[in-house]
Amino acid sequence: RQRVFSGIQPTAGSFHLGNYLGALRNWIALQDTHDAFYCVVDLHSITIAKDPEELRSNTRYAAAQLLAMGIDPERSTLFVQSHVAEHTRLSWVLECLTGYGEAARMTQFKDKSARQAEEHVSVGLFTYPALMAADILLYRTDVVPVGEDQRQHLELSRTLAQRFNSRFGETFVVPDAHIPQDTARIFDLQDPDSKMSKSVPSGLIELMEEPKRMAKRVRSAVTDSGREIHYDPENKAGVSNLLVIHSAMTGRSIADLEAAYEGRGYGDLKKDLGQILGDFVTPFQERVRTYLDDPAELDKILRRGAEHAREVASETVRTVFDRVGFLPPA
Ligand code: AQP
Repeated sequence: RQRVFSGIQPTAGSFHLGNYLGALRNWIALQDTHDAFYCVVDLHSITIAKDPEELRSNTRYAAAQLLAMGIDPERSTLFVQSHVAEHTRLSWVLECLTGYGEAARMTQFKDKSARQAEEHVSVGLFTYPALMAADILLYRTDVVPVGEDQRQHLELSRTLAQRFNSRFGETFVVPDAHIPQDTARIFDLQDPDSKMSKSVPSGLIELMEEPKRMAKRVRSAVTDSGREIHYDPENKAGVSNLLVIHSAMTGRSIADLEAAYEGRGYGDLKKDLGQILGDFVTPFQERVRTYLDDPAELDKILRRGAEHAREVASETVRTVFDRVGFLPPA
């Protein structure tokens, strides 16, 4: 079996529709065909300052959402990044293989650092892609399901794997990105030229939001002044985004939806989509609450996941440290 790895940050709010359609949906599908490792990446989350108590509860909240969504701890290894010390150990080696200019070119770093005052931009935010490469390479990962915004980081992970292999001998598997065709980038409902992102709460659909409020957000999505419902991302970015979401949630093709909404207005499309999303999140939200009601069970699942992850990761780090030339510990 090929191996799949991916990670998601614990966030203050819930996961959003972009996370789900861009990445998490594939996590669930791939656990049937792959040896899956999925991780709540809490180390990544402190690249931007976090309150300790909030971080702890967000991490449990993230794990509960993954389980409620269908990540099955019997079939997948689900764990928390900081529980497996090998992530930071390998990250250091990879940082030392990453050029300064190479890291400085990462668009996510440029975007996120531009949003903060210079003294608040941490070195961790800068070296983030090396830690992400470590996350992936530790597990000799073949496939990484992510959204389009992670393509550049994934490319760097591949480069670092190849660089290490050519300098120290064949060690790492060079991973492939698994980016969905239709939902690689879900756009913000208020600003359909930008990706939906937790940093911009106004146009966000959060999966734990109350269904009525969610429907209201969909109703107030920015569209254009025309009337026709058809897919044209250049000129009708808002409507096209709604069609993509509708199609992904229902499995109906865009052409089928265009035909079904012919002669009807944007209001109908928005109303239906609000309903579809509400029907999807209602049972999901109930399952999340059930997991959160039993934190001891949740922690047990994560502990078991970390034990298994550590077995694989420690083997990789042992090999890497040896190849790099570190003396074996006594
Ligand atoms: N809008 C999106 N469309 C498709 N995929 C998306 N992803 C995120 N936004 C979209 C994918 O979700 C996974 C988890 O990403 P993360 O933990 O790195 O979360 P994030 O990128 O921090 O999410 P945001 O909302 O985009 O946060 P900020 O504002 O901090 O950048 C990844 O696979 C990502 O591709």
